[in-house]
Amino acid sequence: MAAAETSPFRVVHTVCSHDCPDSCAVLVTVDANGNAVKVQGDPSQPVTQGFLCGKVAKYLDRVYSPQRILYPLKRKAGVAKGPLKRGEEHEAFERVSWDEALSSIAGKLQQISDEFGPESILPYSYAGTIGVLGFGSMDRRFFHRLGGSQLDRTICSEAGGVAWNLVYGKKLGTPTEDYKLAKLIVAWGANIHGNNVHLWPMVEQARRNGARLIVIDPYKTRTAALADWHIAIRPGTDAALALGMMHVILREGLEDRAYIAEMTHGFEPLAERVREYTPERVAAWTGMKAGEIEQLAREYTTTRPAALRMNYGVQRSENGGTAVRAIAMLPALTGAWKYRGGGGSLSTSGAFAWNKRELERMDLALDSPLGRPARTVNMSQLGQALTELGQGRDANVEDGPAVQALFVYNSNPGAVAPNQNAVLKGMARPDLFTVVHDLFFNDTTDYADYVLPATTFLEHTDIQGAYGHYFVQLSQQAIEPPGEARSNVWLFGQMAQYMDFTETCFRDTEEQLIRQALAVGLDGRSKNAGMEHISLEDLREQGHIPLAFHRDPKGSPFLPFASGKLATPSGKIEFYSETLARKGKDALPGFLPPAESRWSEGAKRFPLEFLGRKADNYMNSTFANLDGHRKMEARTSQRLEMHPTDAKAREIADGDNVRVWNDRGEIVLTALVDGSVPEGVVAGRMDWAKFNDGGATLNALTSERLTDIGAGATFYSVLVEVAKA
Ligand SMILES: Nc1nc2c(c(=O)[nH]1)N[C@H]1C(S)=C(S)[C@@H](COP(=O)(O)OP(=O)(O)OC[C@H]3O[C@@H](n4cnc5c(=O)[nH]c(N)nc54)[C@H](O)[C@@H]3O)O[C@H]1N2
Ligand SMILES: Nc1nc2c(c(=O)[nH]1)N[C@H]1C(S)=C(S)[C@@H](COP(=O)(O)OP(=O)(O)OC[C@H]3O[C@@H](n4cnc5c(=O)[nH]c(N)nc54)[C@H](O)[C@@H]3O)O[C@H]1N2
Ligand code: SF4
Ligand SMILES: [Mo]
Repeated sequence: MAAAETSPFRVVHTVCSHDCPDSCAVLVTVDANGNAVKVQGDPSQPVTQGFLCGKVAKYLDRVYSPQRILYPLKRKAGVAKGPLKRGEEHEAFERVSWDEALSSIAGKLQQISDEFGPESILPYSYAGTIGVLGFGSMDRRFFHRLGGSQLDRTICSEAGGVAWNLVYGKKLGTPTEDYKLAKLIVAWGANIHGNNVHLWPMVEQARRNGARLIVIDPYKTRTAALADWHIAIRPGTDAALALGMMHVILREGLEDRAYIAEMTHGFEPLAERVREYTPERVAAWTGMKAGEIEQLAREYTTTRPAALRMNYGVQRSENGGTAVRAIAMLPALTGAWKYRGGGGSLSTSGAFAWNKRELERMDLALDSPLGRPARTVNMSQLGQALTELGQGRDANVEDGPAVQALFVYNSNPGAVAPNQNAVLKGMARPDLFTVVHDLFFNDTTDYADYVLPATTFLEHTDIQGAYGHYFVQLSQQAIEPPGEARSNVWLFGQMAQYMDFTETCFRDTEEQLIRQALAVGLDGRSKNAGMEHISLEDLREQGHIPLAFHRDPKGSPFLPFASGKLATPSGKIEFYSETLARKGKDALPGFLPPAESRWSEGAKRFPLEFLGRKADNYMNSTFANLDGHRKMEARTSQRLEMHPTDAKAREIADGDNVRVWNDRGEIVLTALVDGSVPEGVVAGRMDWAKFNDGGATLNALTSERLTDIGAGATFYSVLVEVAKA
């Protein structure tokens, strides 16, 4: 008893802020000296269920890594920008005080703004943290007020997100917890085991109750290896498969007529369209047998409940938007949304109605030197933005002044952005002024003029939703930041002070920002739709609170699209989209092979389709610098996975060094001939250039071409050739 009372430990509720659908509730144990000594999944959070993935279970290795950047740093005079070997980065920089860093950066940005216009300053951020504040609040205010270019954050999910919303109006889906009730689960371009591991226990529970798991993925993921049926579809042909399934469903009269009549728009033209997608034609594209397409359509339609787990894999292809649209229509044809545990999900993020207007303060753009919102630059075309903008060339990005300053935070574009050689060429420009706010030296800091130390989610306070569940969660600061590391909110608040921005919103504290995100009313409760029962005080006490519709007070399930009016223009599920028609696009889904695929001219020179995939033990490029994580990833690290036939044709054996190249670049990897990819497809895992002898990542091969819908990146529509090095 006495021991418990005097326990020197306290436990703090935080939230894993990495870019993962699961947004786990993480309990951090802190000792009397203020050091975190343990991280664990919160057992009371229904999705986290008390466990963390392998990456974050070892999180203290990251928090207390001796490699962390602890102080603001400035590039030493005379040291050119360019790749540095690991461990040598410190020699390129010298320590400066925060005051010196902030005043020098502010002075330089002011000078650039005066000389070239503020739009020549480009922020570059993505999802280093997906905490609401850290992802986009003070930073957005700062760049709006500054007049810096706006960044179109397309690198991950825009193609699929826009496509989903064209069909359903809102990114909602079957609650993760309900997947356990499904009798059929189709993981379609979704690497559940690697990227969304808290869905797996639900899948297992469903299977114990007799459910089947089908995985549609060209790559044999661990999820695929454990499936009842793995369909190794050819990359970029998913729209054809979905249309072929619709063909079979309608031909055999398996659709749910009553649901279609009540809930959908444009069924007749869709029915007409899918007539051309016979199983035979679809088989020729997808590499499946016609009978398999029929079997899949029948099993999907006649099993109830059937849940479709899409994630963002499918939409990284040139026609990925259309593919997501077509797949998303399947549960609307079969009425799968009517059954608890049926339907499916791409993302649940549409459920979180944060008060972004207040957080981001777009109106501050009117006070910028421009007096209007600035131009927009697509983050998936960073290479073009840095090398072609403002040069009067036919850049495929909105025009305007050349980029003179790049402010990077929450992202490692040197490793993760497509067309790496163009990106690095741009970042190496001696006239470009670059600031990077991060926790570690990485492929981007090698090109920085200033490197500023950032915090982990243990070291700052934030509030978070999720794209894989329906809980609002509070992440409380558990420990002091090491050295002089500071949060994104702190940095951009300070930047505003040093730029002499007088608006009081730049002095908001994290607590004030959280209250704004929640739109807290006089009664202390949120005014955001679905959050009306939530107060900051309750969050402090409970850590996580489900959204209203998901609270399930009467035991009634959350069925997002079973009935009622939707947020689409017609108020219904849209098979036919007037929105697309007005833009001169195909109002119905159809299949076009990607311009970079086995069907294109380019395949004569580059006959292999390349999948530059995520690593199971890293988070995009995050964690790749930590020895423990590298050990877990060792089997596939710096490997090119090949089919035995493709390897043999090139006289390549397992373990040989191979050169992988196309017109954009090349990378040398080690062949792994293990049957994880079908013939004609090769695959690699994301990593840092610093860990590759040739100084490249897989993105040396990927292109800046954009998706058909949503202008997203096309990481999975890439052709290459391979030879023994
Ligand atoms: N361990 C780990 N977890 C992560 C991440 C990570 O890097 N590592 N990243 C996080 C991020 S940022 C995101 S966006 C999510 C994404 O999570 P997922 O959507 O699961 O993303 P991907 O791994 O890109 O793609 C999933 C699968 O799609 C397959 N695929 C590629 N091309 C095609 C195709 O044409 N058709 C079909 N059917 N499948 C295809 C790939 O082989 C891959 O196995 O995961 C998050 N979680
Ligand atoms: N070839 C290929 N390329 C891809 C993909 C792919 O599948 N294949 N996936 C794409 C996808 S889906 C995505 S989402 C992008 C991801 O691209 P990024 O969002 O750039 O993801 P990370 O590589 O995780 O880099 C995030 C960086 O933010 C830092 N960070 C973490 N927390 C904070 C913080 O609080 N403040 C600041 N200032 N920094 C912080 C981390 O240390 C890390 O360096 O990559 C894309 N690139
Ligand atoms: S990365 Fe994903 S699975 Fe791992 S702890 Fe974070 S939210 Fe959970
Ligand atoms: Mo992503």
